[in-house]
Amino acid sequence: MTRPSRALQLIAAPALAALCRTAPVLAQAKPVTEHVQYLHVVGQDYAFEAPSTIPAGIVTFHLVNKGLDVHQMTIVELGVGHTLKDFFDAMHAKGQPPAWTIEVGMTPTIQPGAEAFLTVRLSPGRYLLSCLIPAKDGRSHVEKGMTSLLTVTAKGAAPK
Ligand SMILES: [Cu+2]
Repeated sequence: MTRPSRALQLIAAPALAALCRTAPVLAQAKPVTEHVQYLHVVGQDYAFEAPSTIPAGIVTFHLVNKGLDVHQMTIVELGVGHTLKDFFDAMHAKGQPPAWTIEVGMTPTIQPGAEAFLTVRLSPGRYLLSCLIPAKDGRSHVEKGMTSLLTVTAKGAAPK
């Protein structure tokens, strides 16, 4: 085996050092292969038009406000053992989702005609898409009907 010349070592050393600095970053970069579901949701005064069942995974919600009022969308998971009625009773009493719901994410409040995006990972379970904005009468848009139940099934499971 021949040893590299001193001149080659001098040239190669900076390049090797640069490679070493960037190598860990390159090693971590992996192609993204996970599928992201796209869900179109329309907000009206006062209702959501949204799918009722989707498989688990990463979901990008695309909310479009087609109403005349401002709207937003908050996603909460219904705790085990709680019903939709429990949720509505709590919203009516306090105007906020009860403590036993798990907030998954929320869009900003958007004006009529505007859109918002929200990407979350959803595990199998029951979720509510709700607009928590209070109307002029003090009641939230949820209480006016602006909520939609979303059932997330295990991957590969047939929608019920
Ligand atoms: Cu609203």
